[in-house]
Amino acid sequence: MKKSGTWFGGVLTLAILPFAVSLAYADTAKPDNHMSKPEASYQAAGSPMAGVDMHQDINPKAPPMTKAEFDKAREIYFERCAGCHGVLRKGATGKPLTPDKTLPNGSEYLKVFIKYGSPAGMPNWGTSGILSDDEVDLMARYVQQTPPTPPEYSLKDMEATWKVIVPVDKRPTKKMNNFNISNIFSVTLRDAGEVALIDGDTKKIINIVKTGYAVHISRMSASGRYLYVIGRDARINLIDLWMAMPDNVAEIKVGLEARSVETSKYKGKEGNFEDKLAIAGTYWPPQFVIMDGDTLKPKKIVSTRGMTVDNEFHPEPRVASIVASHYNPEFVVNAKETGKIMMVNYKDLTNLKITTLDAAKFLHDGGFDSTGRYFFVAANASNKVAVVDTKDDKLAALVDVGKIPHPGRGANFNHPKFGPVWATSDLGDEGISLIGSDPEKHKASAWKVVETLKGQGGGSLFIKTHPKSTNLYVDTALNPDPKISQSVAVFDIKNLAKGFEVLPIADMADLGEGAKRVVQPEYNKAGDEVWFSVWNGKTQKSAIVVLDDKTRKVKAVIKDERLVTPTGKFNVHNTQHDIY
Ligand code: DHE
Repeated sequence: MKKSGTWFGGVLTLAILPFAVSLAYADTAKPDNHMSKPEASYQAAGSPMAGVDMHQDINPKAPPMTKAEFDKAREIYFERCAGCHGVLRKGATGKPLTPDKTLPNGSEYLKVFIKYGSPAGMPNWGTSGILSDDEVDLMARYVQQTPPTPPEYSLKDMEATWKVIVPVDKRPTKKMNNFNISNIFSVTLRDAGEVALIDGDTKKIINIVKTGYAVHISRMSASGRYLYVIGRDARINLIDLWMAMPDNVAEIKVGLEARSVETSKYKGKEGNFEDKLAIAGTYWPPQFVIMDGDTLKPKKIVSTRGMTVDNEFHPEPRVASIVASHYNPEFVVNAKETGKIMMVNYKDLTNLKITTLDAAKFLHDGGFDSTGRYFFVAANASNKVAVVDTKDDKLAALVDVGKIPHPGRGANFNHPKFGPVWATSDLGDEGISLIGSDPEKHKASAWKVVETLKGQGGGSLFIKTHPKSTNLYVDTALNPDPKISQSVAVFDIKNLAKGFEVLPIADMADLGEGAKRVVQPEYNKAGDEVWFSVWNGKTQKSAIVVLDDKTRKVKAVIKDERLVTPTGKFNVHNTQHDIY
């Protein structure tokens, strides 16, 4: 068992995650304002800042710590605790752990809390065996010290890391390969610090590209030529799919920790911004940066520090999802802790205009409706979905849904009775909320949960369908029951009342031992195949299972020793055009 170490080793990888999740998930009966246990464990993933040196401020009232003890505790804090309690310990989905709160409690109280956890979502770090008694004691003393502040990250800092590997004038002027690039999948190899580019037609790996640490997402440029990949360590890689062998052409590090990247997609009477700009949001520092689309040259940083929707100051509002508007030259930037959605107009970066919408706290992931006008974003620990009208720059609605919605991009389809809906599944319960998404022709259903389907169970992360399909797939990757986490539920959209069929995806891959979580359905370009990752431990075998969408039978199993911990898969065409 891992006690401490580098961030990479310390991430809640599959060795620890199932353990923490299953231990904790048993206790889900709690008041609604508390996090579910899978959510607590999910958010308690490691931060790349564990390895960053920070100043130790001596507080005479706090129990003494040597510099070595402080550094070890700080590393553990960033690996285990910062995801919920915040970098500055001011609280996020977890409670604040600042000295004004922790000093009056004292070491003995804190030790019990850290060792045994709490019904409100605090994992039992001691009794689960993840932290030893000495480490529990260390952490109890650490949280009484003044929180150290990680360094800021300026434009100059970014520029110092910026590399243009192939200058624009040395790049191809037309596609130089025979790949059907619009059907390539960029597959996150989470614990390898790489993405696999897989040919969707032949199912063969085209290239394995080195990227940042524990890659999070891939996004496409408007033209479908450039692929952007962001690592949790805030490194962005720009991959040119026109090259004879698609590979990195530029890279930059935009902060210390990040999750989101997007590119400008507007083309209309205000100009053509396709492929012109890119944006990345960071967890630390709390800010976003706008860059040149084809080189990643950083141009403008905007801080997200400020007031929450409850009018309280928050020092570290992390940037969660970012999408590009199709209606205006704008990026839609979601700040997690403040619950504010910023419509950032990128037309004039000197005289930057930002329209700020008050939504709800804990904004996380989301996607567009089928018309591309309305953006649905989960405010996960608030149990709400915010609907943004990207044409009029207004909050259209805040919809109450199930417990801890986690849609990924969500799923759009035509409900037989209520017309177009956008759907999300939940981390915290088995519900799948279908929200009416057509205020023109189905006004009575718009922005209402018109139906709640019952899936296999909680711990769902992603839901997916395709305009050409009548299947709705729901994963349950973080459910504590391996039968459920290793399979998916599939509904027939034309007959939702029939309930779901269970597809044992992990069994189809035949991998041997391991957690084998089945995660993130993703369609091919034609919408007739759906791909699932079977996500195993770093030293175990993983795979991608491809189903024929019509028959729901296996079409291919992609196995390769280079496929280390595959998680997210991003089909070029579907990502480029926001099809889900
Ligand atoms: Fe994600 C999207 C944050 C853990 C796989 N994840 C997102 C987005 C955010 C986010 C903000 C939206 C980006 C956007 O659209 O611009 N994820 C976080 C976390 O903070 C969290 C909870 C903990 C952490 O330490 O990172 C977390 N995420 C995970 C995982 O453990 C997953 C399952 C596996 C992995 O690869 O790390 C995971 N997240 C994904 C995927 C997407 C994603 C596959 C994109 C889905 C899509 O279809 O677009």
